[in-house]
Amino acid sequence: MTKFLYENRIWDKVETLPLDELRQLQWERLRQTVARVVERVPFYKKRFGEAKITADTIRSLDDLKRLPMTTKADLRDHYPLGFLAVPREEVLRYHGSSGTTGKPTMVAYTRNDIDVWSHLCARFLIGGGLQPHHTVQIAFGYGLFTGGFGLHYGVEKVGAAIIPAASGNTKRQIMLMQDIQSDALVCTPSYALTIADAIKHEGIDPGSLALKYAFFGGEAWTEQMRESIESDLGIFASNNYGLSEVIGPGVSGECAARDGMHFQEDHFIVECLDPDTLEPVADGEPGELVITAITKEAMPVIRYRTRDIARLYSEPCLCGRTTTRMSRVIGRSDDMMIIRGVNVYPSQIEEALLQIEGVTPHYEIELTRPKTLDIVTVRVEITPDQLSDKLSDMAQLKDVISEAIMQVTGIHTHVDLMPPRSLQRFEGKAARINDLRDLKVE
Ligand code: DLL
Repeated sequence: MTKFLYENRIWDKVETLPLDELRQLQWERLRQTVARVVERVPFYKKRFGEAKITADTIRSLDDLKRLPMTTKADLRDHYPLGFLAVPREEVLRYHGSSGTTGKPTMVAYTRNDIDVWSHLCARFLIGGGLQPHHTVQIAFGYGLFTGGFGLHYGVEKVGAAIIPAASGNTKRQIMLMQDIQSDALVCTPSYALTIADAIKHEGIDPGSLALKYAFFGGEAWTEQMRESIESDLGIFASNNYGLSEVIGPGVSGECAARDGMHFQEDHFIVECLDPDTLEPVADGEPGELVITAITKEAMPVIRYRTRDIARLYSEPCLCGRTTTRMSRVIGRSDDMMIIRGVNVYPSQIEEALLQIEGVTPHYEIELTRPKTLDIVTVRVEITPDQLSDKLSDMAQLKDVISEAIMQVTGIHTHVDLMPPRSLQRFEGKAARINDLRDLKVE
């Protein structure tokens, strides 16, 4: 068995720095960033002043834990540009986070920030198999969302060709794949699922496409979902993670060993904390990722609470990179459903569903509370060969699914079997939970 899925390539020597050098670099950059934000960002000036911390009092990386945290609410309270650390004329670009309601959280980049961003995206693209002779179809939105532009710059940095298809118009995506013979696809995993589903539906042989690599990110997905998309499209799909408040895509990404996403630690410091006590969790234990951007010029954030729950691993990777790796995101603390007192993430339901033959990755979760108890209904499409006139067959399949969900989550769910292609398809980030409970406290 080979150790790597494809050739192991590393873009930048910094990714393999001995750990003592990496930590020294992080410390120096942290001090410089703290000095800058204390001087230039009123929010940090106040918070650091209250905590009596200056750049001079940061004697080691260990002092990071003394620094105040930043939350999404802090960014919202200082909308739109209260966190700007450079004069407006030095800003080259604005993006915004994909908030579902209200105003987006605006973020800014200087010329150097854009250059660093391109470089960081190039790192994970190279790690995930991309080469300069490839053609890449980018099916992320190009707009306030950071996915389209970030990946675009990364591919440009690698020197590969780009089809800036943007998200949506699935028929045209497939046409471009066929006609231009794209080697790689960049989008959310749920849009990849939509495309794979359309390819199957149109009766197109995936073998007639050149597609070999894919770079998915922007939302949580499971290993089972990866297996399903990879086998449908005959590709290697790697995972990459990021968030606009920190930079966008390029915060971490997988290598050819595909054993966790390498954190780009020369630009970000990551902590994994218990979300309630805010104490660090042990290596390999789940916790909330808290990230400090140590090279951002326009809008650096200190100890930003991401709300993303994941695990960190510090043991060395086969690929030669020395950086800390993060697991898949298990869920966002805001996505966590509390069902009759049990904490459940949608990804656990996805994991359970995709273990069952005849069940597709197209599902939705509805939460209701008709009286006092929460009811969870999982609607899932089944494959055409599972559709049966026999009620007993269908009832049996429902029981199997419900039992699988119970095994993974510990909760009972109602299962509705849906015919193929009856549920909503997504072109960007999927919205699979429909919470109809009235959770107002009386
Ligand atoms: O989604 C940045 C991005 C674009 C990353 C394209 C990768 C590829 P936001 O719109 O600010 O930025 O959303 C950030 O998306 O806090 C996570 O909850 C989630 N997320 C991003 N990547 C992953 C991933 C972009 N690979 C929020 N796995 C983050 C799980 C992810 N969740």
